[in-house]
Amino acid sequence: MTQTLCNPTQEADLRSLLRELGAEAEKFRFQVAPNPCVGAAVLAGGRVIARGFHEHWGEQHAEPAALKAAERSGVPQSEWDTLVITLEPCSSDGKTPACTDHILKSGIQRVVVSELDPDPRHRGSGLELLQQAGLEVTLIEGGVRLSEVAPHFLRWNELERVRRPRPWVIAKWAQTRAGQLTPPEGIGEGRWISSAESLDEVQQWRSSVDAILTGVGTVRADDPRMTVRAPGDPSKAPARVVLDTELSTPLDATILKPVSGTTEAGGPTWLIARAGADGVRHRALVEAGAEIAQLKGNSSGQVSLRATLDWLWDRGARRVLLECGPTLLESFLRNRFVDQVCIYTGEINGGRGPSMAEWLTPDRFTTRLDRSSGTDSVLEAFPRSLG
Ligand code: AOF
Ligand code: ZN
Repeated sequence: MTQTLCNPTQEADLRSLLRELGAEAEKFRFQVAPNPCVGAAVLAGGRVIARGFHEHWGEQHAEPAALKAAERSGVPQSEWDTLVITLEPCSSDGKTPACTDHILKSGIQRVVVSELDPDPRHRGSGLELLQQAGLEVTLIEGGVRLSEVAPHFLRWNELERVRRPRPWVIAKWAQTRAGQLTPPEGIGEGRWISSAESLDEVQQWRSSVDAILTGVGTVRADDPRMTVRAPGDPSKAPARVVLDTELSTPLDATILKPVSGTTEAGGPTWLIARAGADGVRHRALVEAGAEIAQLKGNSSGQVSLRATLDWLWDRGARRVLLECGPTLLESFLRNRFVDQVCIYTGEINGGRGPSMAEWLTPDRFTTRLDRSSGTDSVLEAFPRSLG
């Protein structure tokens, strides 16, 4: 690929625009991971007329977002001359149509990007495709670096992870001020630790993943639905996956019941058991609505987490929400299978069960975000030892 140069003043302006776009795009990091944070701007006569960002995993990329914003700007399409993007546009259909198609359809003649996409499906092919179609392509290296705005995406594309892939795991949990996942007896408005606003957020998390993963302990203790309700999007119904080594999910568990509708949706229920688990229970659970995978156990006889993640990957799960109790959560953390955390700390003192406090030391996280949700404090971060 030949790279076009621009004059120094123009390059300085483009660099500063790229930095702005990168800073804005980074705000969506927890919503888009493992995808990269990407921003794009449409220029007409040297002026920025529209910006767009990749805001939600599995949904619209930055380029079509910027092009749609340009349509709304009222500036005639014939005047759009340049598209500035923090990352090379994708050139093959993924969850959404290829961005290079959007660009070609827009009639824009010049594309400025700051970095090649390390995703093995792209790596220069997007820029080549645009050049072959006659567009002027300028690469301003270092304008905004993925290592600054989306280090998680570089890790996701590391050779080791690409060779033996596993889904991106987001561990979400609600804890008391003491870091415990169960409130003290008789406290916490029934069994809730977190505020109504945080419970709403959880519905949004659920509609942003391919699967929700929990343990049989949680199923037995709480009998959860693991469905998507408003303000989540019930048109998305992630699979409901239960780690159930001995197939001890109760036959009348709510999670086994099919749910579909405009206000609530539940995906298929998959139970992950150890190979050789009880045949009678197997048949009864299948009749009750479950699909069962029998995987190899680990040295302590539990179903292997790695085998579970491999199995989920093979079933097409790429982004998974882990909503479970402290024992399974600690196993995931200890094995470094957690790629992202979202922790809700409610206004409740004390608690029961193990405390997660030891996992929350600042050195364990990169690019953290501390914020509020109702009366809860929320910590979102990528654990340092991804990989
Ligand atoms: C772009 N613009 O804004 C982003 C890109 O699963 P999909 O279909 O969303 O595709 C994800 C891949 O697309 C991801 O691995 C990365 O290569 C690229 N991300 N590309 O043109 C964007 N977020
Ligand atoms: Zn794209």
